[in-house]
Amino acid sequence: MSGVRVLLAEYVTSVAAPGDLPPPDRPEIALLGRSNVGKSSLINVLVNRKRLAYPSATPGKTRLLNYYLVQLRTSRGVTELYLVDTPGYGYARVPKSLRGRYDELATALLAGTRPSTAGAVLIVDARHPGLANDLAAREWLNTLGVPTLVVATKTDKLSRNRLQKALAGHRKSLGEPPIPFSAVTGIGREELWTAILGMVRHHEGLD
Ligand SMILES: Nc1nc2c(ncn2[C@@H]2O[C@H](COP(=O)(O)OP(=O)(O)O)[C@@H](O)[C@H]2O)c(=O)[nH]1
Ligand SMILES: [Mg+2]
Repeated sequence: MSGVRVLLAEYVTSVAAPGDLPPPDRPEIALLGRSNVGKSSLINVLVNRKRLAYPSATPGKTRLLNYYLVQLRTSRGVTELYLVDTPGYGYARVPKSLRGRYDELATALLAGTRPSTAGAVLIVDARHPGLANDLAAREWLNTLGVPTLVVATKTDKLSRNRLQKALAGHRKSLGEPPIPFSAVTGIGREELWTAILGMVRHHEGLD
């Protein structure tokens, strides 16, 4: 049974430039990962909505930060936060100019200038440990000092044996065990919410 009830999940705004970022009035959790890794699908599963975050069939299509306001009821009361879906990195067909804009936006979101930055969720493909751009993203978040959770998604695509091997590979290359997740089976949803709420409470100085 879920300890977290989603009371509300709604699209708020899209951001194309740092100047468009909304007022920092709720804790923000940024979702990062390669294009097509499953960021939007993961958001939809978290909030129990089929198409809130529009998972796209076209990799690299989402080029803006998309803000979703989520209101939750937990055993500790009602909490509000923003989940921020970001464009994927490392998609070969995205022109350099756009990659620059992504870096600029991600930096504005996470580099410590917003009092609302509560943390990041770095999403990697369970099947592919050790990808250079995933490790670069982890390194970058470390450098910024942003609290980060790593999630290995699409675990449903691996047999139990292969999954154990792959997760060990992720643990080794990332230096920490990722949370196993699947948008298909919903596995990991509860653990991820608990971890996200931990970052939010820490951000608010409650834990
Ligand atoms: N089997 C499986 N497919 C997934 C999972 N998560 C996402 N996908 C698929 O992967 C593709 C990209 O997902 P999307 O959420 O749009 O990735 P994004 O670009 O990171 O937002 C879509 O076809 C999804 O249906 C998962 O956990 N398991
Ligand atoms: Mg997406």
